[in-house]
Amino acid sequence: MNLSQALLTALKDHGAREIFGIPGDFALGFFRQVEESGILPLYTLSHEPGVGFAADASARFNSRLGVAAVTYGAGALNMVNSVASAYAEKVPLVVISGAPGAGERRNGLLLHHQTKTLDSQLAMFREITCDQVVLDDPKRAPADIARVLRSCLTHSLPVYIELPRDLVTAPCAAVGMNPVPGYDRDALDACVRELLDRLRAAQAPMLMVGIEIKRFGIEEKVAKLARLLNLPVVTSFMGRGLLADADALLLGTYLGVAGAPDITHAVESSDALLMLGVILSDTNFGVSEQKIDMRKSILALDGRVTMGYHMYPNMPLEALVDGLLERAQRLRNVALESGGGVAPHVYPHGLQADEESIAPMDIARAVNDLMAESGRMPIASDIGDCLFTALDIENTALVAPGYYATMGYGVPAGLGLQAGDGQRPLILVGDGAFQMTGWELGNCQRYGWDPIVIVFNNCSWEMLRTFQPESGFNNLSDWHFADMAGPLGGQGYRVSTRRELGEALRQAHRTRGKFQLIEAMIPRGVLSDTLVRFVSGVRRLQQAPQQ
Ligand code: S1T
Ligand code: MG
Repeated sequence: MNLSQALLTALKDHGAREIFGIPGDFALGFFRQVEESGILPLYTLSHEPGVGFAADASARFNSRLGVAAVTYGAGALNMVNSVASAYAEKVPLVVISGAPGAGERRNGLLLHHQTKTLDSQLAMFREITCDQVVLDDPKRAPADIARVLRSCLTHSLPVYIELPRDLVTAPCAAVGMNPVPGYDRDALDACVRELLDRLRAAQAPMLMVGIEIKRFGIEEKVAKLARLLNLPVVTSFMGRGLLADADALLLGTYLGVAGAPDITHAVESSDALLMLGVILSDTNFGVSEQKIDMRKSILALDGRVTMGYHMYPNMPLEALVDGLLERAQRLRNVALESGGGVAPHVYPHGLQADEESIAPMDIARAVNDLMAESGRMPIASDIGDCLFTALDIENTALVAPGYYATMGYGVPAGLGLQAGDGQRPLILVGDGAFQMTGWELGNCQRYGWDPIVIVFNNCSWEMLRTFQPESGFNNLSDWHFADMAGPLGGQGYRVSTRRELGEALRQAHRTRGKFQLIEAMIPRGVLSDTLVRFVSGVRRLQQAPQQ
């Protein structure tokens, strides 16, 4: 076995099921090993940001390792933003970068693709990964690879592997699997007892789920825990789409001042808010009507549990949930017996098939009508009003960088989702974001991918206009994206009325085998209901006296 085969076999043993990448001369040898070995399928895309987003989306959607392979310098550094996004949103992404060989590092010349020094790239990736290795010694490589891949899974964070091109076929022993880190059972029992005591003593306990329950693949366990405890459940903004296929009393998504008032009140007035895997970010909590009292809350995140003034370190989330499942009994709190007084959110249906212009809410209605007729679809969404609109679509699996908030994610993520799982995704993307990475759709024909893409074309950076309406630079021209779909191997529809939108979506859903691009023309200034509430809520909070 050679070093590349050992690495590829280890990636597969640790759960990876595909590689996304773009080669370069520093990576050609490794890519040849990938292709010849057939250990993992290789999908090449057109631009490294898209490679990173596709691998990220496959990792999120499938709760497993994602793999992005690139060349040194121009390739790897082109993907920094995607990896930073994966780090911020706790995605187990493995970055593999080709690199100069030992001999050329010593020849005294500055090498092409090199920036400051030959170690600068490693230094940059240290900031956006939890573990790193340069595989410059095949004897050490098996242990190093095992350590780094275990780190990736344990922390659900990106890792960086640099592979010198003169070693890709060096003989190498197989890579083992390091054990899952242990934890103190007694400490876990104490934590579980205190946590359940707090829920029993509360008047209105509530469960909020966040992205870590997806990253660690424990949605079903958490849904069972909610049922056993009789706890109402909400998702955080970033956790939108969680529990979509699980049997739990899911009320909806907490959005503070931008969300359903009854859900906002129930969360913010809860005297025992149990947050499992919820990132305390501004997008999750920045629009809280009243600050959530962390002294009454219970947070399990990053392998720690904090409740009140107590902190239990080294509490892996799955072990905690297993411990709670062992002891969980139906809670008899007053609020729960009356159902907490909060009804599950009702999503808009019934698109009017008329000649009116299209608003984002019409797209939500059209998608809800389609899914009611034909079954749910997983959604990959970009940043912009399309993501706020997604919150008015029935709860279905959703991948989106809701916290790091980078544009360009939607289209490559949809491709990564279909490559990694096979399901046909619905992609929601604004015109500004489509200008960045929408062209990756041209790769669908090589792999038989056929996503349905809805471009929210308001010819504008509309989210920015809502915060700074006086700036003319938010005006974008009309790119006529639908006209470009055919040459890229897909089918395009440019729609301006609600009737056209409904017809195009049904036709797109009936058409398989090539991507379907629906360019929905939306008048500038026409926003989703959620974005309107978000902007007015943020403004109100900014004007309110600081608490
Ligand atoms: N560049 C990247 C890579 N990501 C970003 N989030 C931004 C810039 C800043 C930014 C936004 S929202 C937005 C920009 C430029 C405009 C999005 O335009 P479009 O895709 O057409 O969507 P919509 O018209 O619905 O706004 C966030 C706030 O930082
Ligand atoms: Mg726009």
